Amino acid sequence: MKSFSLLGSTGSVGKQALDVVRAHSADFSVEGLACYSHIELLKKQIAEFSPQVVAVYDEQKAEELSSQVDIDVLSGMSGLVEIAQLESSDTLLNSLIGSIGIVPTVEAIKAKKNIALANKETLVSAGEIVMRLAQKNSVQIMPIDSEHSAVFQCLNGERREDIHKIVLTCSGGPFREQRDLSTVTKEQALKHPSWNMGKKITIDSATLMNKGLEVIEAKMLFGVDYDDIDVVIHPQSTVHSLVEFKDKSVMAHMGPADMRIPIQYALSYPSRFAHAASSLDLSSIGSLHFSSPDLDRFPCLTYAYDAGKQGGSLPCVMNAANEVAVNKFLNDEIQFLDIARFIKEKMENHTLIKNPELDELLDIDKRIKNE
Ligand code: MN3
Repeated sequence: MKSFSLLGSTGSVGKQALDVVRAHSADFSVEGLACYSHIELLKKQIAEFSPQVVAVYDEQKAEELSSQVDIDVLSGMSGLVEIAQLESSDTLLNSLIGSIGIVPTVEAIKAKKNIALANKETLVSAGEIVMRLAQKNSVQIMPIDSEHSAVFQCLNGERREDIHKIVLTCSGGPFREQRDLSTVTKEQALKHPSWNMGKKITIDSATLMNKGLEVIEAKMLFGVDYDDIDVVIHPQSTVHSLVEFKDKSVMAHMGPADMRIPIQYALSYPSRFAHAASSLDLSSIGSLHFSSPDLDRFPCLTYAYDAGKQGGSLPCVMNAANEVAVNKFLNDEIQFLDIARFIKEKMENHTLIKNPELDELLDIDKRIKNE
């Protein structure tokens, strides 16, 4: 039996993680649940999964829920941290959205919990600190992101020094074929062609910032140089990523585009559990296509490589600026193309800190979000 706590239980990955538990109820126990504010759904999850304790980030919503349930309802960042460190769970599944996930991940690692990580912003903003801490505490960080789960699986039994390069696949998002992006609407941007995901990551996929974040995530998880991480557009989302070794052998990971598969693997590892998804049917897919990303139309990918290569505090700045810009776009305050402009401006105006402490990164993140 694997026991875990789940941060972000009412979001897209969180709900799919609970699907996995439903399908394998004898193998998993859910010790703690936490969400941002969606207490109606959390209440149902409490009834179904009987966690020991829950947390709601929004204080008012936490109070509201507290009067309706029999278990302890924690709140705020300290509530998330308490769930992340629960004595009775050996793993934290963090599927919070954005840099709010950094502190709970760090505190869980200090409490020697293994991490199943869907919150990629943690590794983008504070990757070096988080990876160093994980190593020091002998904690495993299991990627849930489908590309990184794919790379992780391609590397099973391989030696890091034998990697020549990592190739991350990218669906290209809804605007892969669209020349003029100046008139793109929110509704169009929210229609992802192959994956069913939350709003923030769907917009990130439309700008290709999602792939940019994933390049940095791959660098942190697998320790290869940025020049050895390539991105290839692959609209079918059938190959989830590839690793080329120094003998030029290439391992590719394929499977149905169903997030429950990498979520389940992160929780069942090193075992594999059965999954009810229909099998990959290559004859019905017919052909697979690959092409290079268009960096003129999707500059966010370039910004991410730049931020990653310069390192220090810059990836944190880029990530915070992106979170702000995506929010503004979702609130109809800016246009689609303004997202990239906004990020570029924040990056250019930043004075780089080479080896920032966690507190400095958290301050930068907060400052950009409050500007
Ligand atoms: Mn991904």
